[in-house]
Amino acid sequence: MRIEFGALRNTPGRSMSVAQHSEMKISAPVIDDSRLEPIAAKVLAGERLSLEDGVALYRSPDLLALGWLANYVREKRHGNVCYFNVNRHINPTNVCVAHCKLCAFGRSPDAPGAYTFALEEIWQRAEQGLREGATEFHLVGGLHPDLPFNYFLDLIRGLKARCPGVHLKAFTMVEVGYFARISKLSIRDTLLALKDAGVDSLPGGGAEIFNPRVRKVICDHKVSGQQWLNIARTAHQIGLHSNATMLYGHIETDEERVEHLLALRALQDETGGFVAFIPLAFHPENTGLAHLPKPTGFTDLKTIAISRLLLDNFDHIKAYWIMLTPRVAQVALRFGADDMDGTVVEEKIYHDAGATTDQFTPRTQLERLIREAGRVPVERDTLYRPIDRPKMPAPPPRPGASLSIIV
Ligand code: V47
Repeated sequence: MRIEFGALRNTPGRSMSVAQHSEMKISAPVIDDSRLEPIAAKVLAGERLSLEDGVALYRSPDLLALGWLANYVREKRHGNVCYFNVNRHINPTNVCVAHCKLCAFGRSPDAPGAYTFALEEIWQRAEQGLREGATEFHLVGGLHPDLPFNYFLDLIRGLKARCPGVHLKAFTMVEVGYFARISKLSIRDTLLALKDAGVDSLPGGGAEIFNPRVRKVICDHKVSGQQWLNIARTAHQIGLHSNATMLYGHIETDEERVEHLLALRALQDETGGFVAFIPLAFHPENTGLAHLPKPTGFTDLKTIAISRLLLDNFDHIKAYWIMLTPRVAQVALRFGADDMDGTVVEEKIYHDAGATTDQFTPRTQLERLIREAGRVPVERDTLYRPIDRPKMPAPPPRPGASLSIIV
């Protein structure tokens, strides 16, 4: 393979054929930052990137070259397809003992705005979601000091009984660690109990940045990075898939971001249990870190692209529109992302932290955003199997209520 990036430098606006990769002619854009040339050669040769490569990518201002490379990898995996799903987020309680500085959602039990839903209320919300066509419920909440583990098992059993066809993506590694502590069960037995009750997979939240220096500041009382990874490993070992996240744009360094990504990559090599990676942009408003500026669009797109390039063993990179805004999420579809997440309907974690996005995007709007980015929208289930709506059983209408379809 011969790659002549140098010859292309400083020829603005031109797209030129520069590399022979296997049998394929590859057309690469101008690479302005010569430090990216050896990394680009590795990407085109399908070689794994190192910690140093990841840091160099973060340090480079050459966003277009980075985006081109990430898009190259993304299109090799997924062609023109972009996934989305019809889901509903449900947060059973915002009462939380962790008091993380990064969070605007958690409350002390007696603080204004603290809430805990009765199980019946949660089930009603879920049934509404089912009537609206949801194929996934995304359930996460606070670490409540008084609710027993059985409340959460009953919650899941009740959901499965009422909405048997809906995938339950429930409880982060942080919540699982907390359930294990309060119920005095091992992590494995806690996960087995959740799976037995009806949990189908785990969301990727709570990972933040694994580095202990960072965790000490932003989420001192949460499980450690190592514990998060161990819980994910155990979940994968008992057959529960999970997602993974990284919260960026607060006090972390480029090295700490890249180390975080490489720790996820190493675990994925071991278990293969991660389904998707979701970079999460920090929203500082109403948090203990409100003095920090928000990450910029440049950092958002770079992080999507670098995630795609470093996480060579993850199938999916999500551009979560709630936190990126639909506009940036749409652009991210050409910077490495292949998924926009879902309709969501009700979102509290980001909106308590000042997010100005809507809480709900109808499927027609998601499809429009995807199409306009030149991608083909494919509705998926949580495990990325395409959904064939006409073949799905119709959801039961609530007795006496009119059917409300919002998707
Ligand atoms: O765990 C909390 C983060 C996560 C803030 O798995 C904050 O499919 C920014 O994990 N600013 C929840 N981030 C969201 C999450 C998620 C979202 C979409 C899809 C999936 C999935 C997972 O949000 C938390 C925490 O890491 N977070 N507070 C904040 N102020």
